[in-house]
Amino acid sequence: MTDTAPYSPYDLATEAAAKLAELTGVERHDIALVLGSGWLPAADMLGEPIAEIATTDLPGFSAAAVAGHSGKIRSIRSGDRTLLVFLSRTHYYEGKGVDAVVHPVRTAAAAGARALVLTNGCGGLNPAWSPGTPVLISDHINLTGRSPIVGAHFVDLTDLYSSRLRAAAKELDPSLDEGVYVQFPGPHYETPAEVRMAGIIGGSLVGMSTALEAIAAREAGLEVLGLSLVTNLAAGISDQPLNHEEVLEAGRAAATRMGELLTRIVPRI
Ligand code: 8IG
Repeated sequence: MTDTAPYSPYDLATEAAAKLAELTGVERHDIALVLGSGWLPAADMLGEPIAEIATTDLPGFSAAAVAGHSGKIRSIRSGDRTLLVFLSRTHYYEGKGVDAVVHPVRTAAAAGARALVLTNGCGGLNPAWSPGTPVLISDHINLTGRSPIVGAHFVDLTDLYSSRLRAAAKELDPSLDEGVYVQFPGPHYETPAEVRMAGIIGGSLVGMSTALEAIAAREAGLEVLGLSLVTNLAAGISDQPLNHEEVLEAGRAAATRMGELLTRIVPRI
């Protein structure tokens, strides 16, 4: 940890978790979910909302920057579990630093969560994945060149995306494919050549989030489930240009399937 630093992001997360417990009245959250582009409509299917707060009510969070991302955190009861649902995330491309990107993950860990579901909207390299196809993340390639961890803390990332949770998800929906998620820094989309490179190095999904958060989650000892919603074919895979409206539309169209998927997976975590 950062015991010589004047301020520690872990301490800030502990403060955020304390404030979260105070504002929601929920002492402890069991499972955290981060809803990425296109996943927001799934939130309403997850269970009974206990409380909803603005991210900016908690120490260390800043306002959401992207259309279709709402800067809210919802506390939800689902059976005997309490869920902590982040309805938006901070992206690396916002330039607020890696600590800001992974602050929700560290806050969730400090709030007692033992599992984290990371969702995102992304581009797909497999032409069979039409917009609106959910894909399980089996592994990632982090092309940001950054880590959320500072110092000689050599965290093992084998089985980062829990094979147990992937198997459970596939039991619920046998049609789910798996893919390797490549996190680019963004905010521009890839060139067709970069998409080809992503495929050559073993990737099949391209996006601008998730990998750094998954690393921080593993550092914190959380079990991670990663779910991508392919909202567009990656650049050059189809002859269509990419646009953000297409992303939002794919999410709306796939909302029920993804909401059901998430809702049914939660009890298996
Ligand atoms: I939604 O095609 C969404 N996010 N890098 N590439 C990258 N990020 C994305 C894409 C995409 N689609």
